Amino acid sequence: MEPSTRRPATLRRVTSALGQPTATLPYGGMPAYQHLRTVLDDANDRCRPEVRGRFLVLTHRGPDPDALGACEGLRRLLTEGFGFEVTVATLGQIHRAENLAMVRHLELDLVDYESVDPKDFAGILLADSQPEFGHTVVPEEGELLAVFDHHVPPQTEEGEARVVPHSDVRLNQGATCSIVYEYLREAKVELDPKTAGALFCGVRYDTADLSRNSGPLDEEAYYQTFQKADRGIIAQINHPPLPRHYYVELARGLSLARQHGPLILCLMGKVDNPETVAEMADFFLRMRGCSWVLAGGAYGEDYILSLRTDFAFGKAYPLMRRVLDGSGSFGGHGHIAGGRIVLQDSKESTIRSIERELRAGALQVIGAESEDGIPQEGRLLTE
Ligand SMILES: [Mn+2]
Repeated sequence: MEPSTRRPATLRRVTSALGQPTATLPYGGMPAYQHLRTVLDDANDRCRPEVRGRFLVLTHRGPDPDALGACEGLRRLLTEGFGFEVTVATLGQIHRAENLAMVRHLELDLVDYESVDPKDFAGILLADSQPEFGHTVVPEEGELLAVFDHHVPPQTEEGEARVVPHSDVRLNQGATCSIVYEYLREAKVELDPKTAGALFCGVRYDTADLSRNSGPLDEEAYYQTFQKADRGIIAQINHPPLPRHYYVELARGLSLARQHGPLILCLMGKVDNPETVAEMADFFLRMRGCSWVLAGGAYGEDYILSLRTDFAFGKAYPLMRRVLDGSGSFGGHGHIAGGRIVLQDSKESTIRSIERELRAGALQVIGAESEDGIPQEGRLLTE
């Protein structure tokens, strides 16, 4: 299905959750933060007394700056704005040096998802993702009360989507942090340097410093949070020291990459750091004449994929769907998409055969109109 035909499904979903036509009157005319407050208060009235006032904030696996920033913003909104207690729990390791620096320098208080019992909370809030995404785990035992996101909702069977009392999914938003920033502004919660810094990193990362997918709210969030953030810390997060193996993988990625006209394929076999995949994709997209990059690598039990385009009308999400052709899970927005295929085993031959299929799929979908005279296997960058 193309994105244009997907939009009504989103509206239907949100509408059914709120009982109001979203396009005209979201949250029954109530400001979003007030509606959220109502939903949380209502959950508080229903829950066991010992968990009253305690909420769990979750995001997608291997959180990026937008995910981390949105969680931090929600923490501030719920604690300072609403007077609740918040636990932010993350799943999967954080590998990217900049993201690690963000956690360390901003001293983000993150709890391991595995160590949390969802029954200890009055309810759950989910940021920068939706429960149907493959890279997101929302425990069945907890009640999902609110979702804040800017990704195209994953395709689900009619009626299969989880109804969330407070669903704020804005497809035209550059960053989830911008959405959360708006809640803080509306609720008149002052930004402290830590929250401001976290939100700023999220907007900066997801919009590439307002250069892609961004609108007026992203711009406001970017400048307002930057003003309130600690500039020294922001600078440290932006240029963290990199481990030696970063350069080793970079060299390997460069030697493996192949160009097929406007498409660069960088399928790296096993990688030491799963973030290498996204980094290679971003790195190659800057090459003149390159409009599409598909990078991939095997890490643990998964084969990880990153698709990027700077083609003006390029939509990475539907393309990722076609490249994956039914295997694996994926998500994305605008010019970025990520995917994941669960590996049957970690044998080299299994990984190679997945890469062969991906290569064929990508060439069929993206390389269709590439230049003549390029060999089937593409061109090495050194050729
Ligand atoms: Mn995001």
